[in-house]
Amino acid sequence: MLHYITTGESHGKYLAAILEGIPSGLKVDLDFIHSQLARRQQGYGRGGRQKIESDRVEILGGVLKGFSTGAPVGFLLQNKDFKIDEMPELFRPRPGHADLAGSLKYHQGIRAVLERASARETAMRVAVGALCQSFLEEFGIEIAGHVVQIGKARVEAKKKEGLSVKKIRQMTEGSQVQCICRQAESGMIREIDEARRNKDSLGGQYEIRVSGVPVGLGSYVHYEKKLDGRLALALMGQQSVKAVEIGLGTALAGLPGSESHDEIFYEPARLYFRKTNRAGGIEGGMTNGEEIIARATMKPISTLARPLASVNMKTKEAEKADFERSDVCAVPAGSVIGETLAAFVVADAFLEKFGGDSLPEIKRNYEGYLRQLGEA
Ligand code: EPS
Repeated sequence: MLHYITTGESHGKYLAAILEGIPSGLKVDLDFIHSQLARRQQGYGRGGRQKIESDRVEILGGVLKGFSTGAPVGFLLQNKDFKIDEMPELFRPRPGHADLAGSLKYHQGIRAVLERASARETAMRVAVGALCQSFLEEFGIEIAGHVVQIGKARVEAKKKEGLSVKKIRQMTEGSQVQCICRQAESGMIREIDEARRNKDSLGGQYEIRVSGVPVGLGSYVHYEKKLDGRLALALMGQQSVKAVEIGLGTALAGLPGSESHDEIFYEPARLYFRKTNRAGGIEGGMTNGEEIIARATMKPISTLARPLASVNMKTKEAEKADFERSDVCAVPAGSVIGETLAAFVVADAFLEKFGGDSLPEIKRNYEGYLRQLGEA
């Protein structure tokens, strides 16, 4: 239902995106989009680039007097660090980066590859996803992302218990690493400082929560419709993400069935509900009415100030990989990006189920479904 495409290079003149499928009548809240873009730029461990950029988008189309028209919505962002034609060519691919395979595959120099493989492109995904977040909020669906691990520093599981999405948003506000726990945050900052001192880089893990989701988004009838698969694709499609899990995720490998599932209860006022959420809100590829919980693990950034072994692609001699300005850790930015990626996926599934051309039409469809659930 929803579809977007981005274009642009890290040091090119512009980044742009076109989002198709947003219904008419949605207030396009540029302040909110800009606040999400600003959050993406923050985070301890970022490099010099974020001091140069202050990401803001211009709307190219699909919006009239501040409201969507139902036509594709276009976004344009101008890079301040626009110098792509002066950037040096690289010959020593960085292990872990797209450099080597991309250069061989596209029969191009490494520069052409890294400029597009760069996570700079996520600025556009955040703009697109922020608009999807505004759409979801019309239906009481809210999203929060937070960092649960950087290097060896991890938020204790009990600190996350019982927190609402709103509370997570409040608790991460002002955190330099998008973390809910100040003690874990100190550990994460220490880890990043140490990595920087060692000319190394760090990865970590973030968690995304989506609340207010109705039962029945996504479907079991075909693999492409499964919401967990769609979330995994979106999150894994983010640069550096190497693993995605839903609910208890990989911990399920070591647990018996009796500790893996969420028993079902019913009360007339609440309808069906669970007392646990081990499934992360998704059963059979569909939302079950509980919060969606997904985690993504990001590998350490592959640009190292103390580079790893590589091969000079011109001479084929063994040499150290190239180094150029980069971040030491981008997991805090990752969690903001993850929020907006999840927003896109959930908005897509929501439109699939309740889709119409205008917001009032979708609201009618949604209310009809809620009535049907109450009668079931
Ligand atoms: C990136 C390298 C760095 C990061 C960049 C992603 O950029 P530069 O090479 O200009 O220093 O800062 O991320 C962003 C610019 C951004 O806005 O997120 C890379 O190689 O992926």
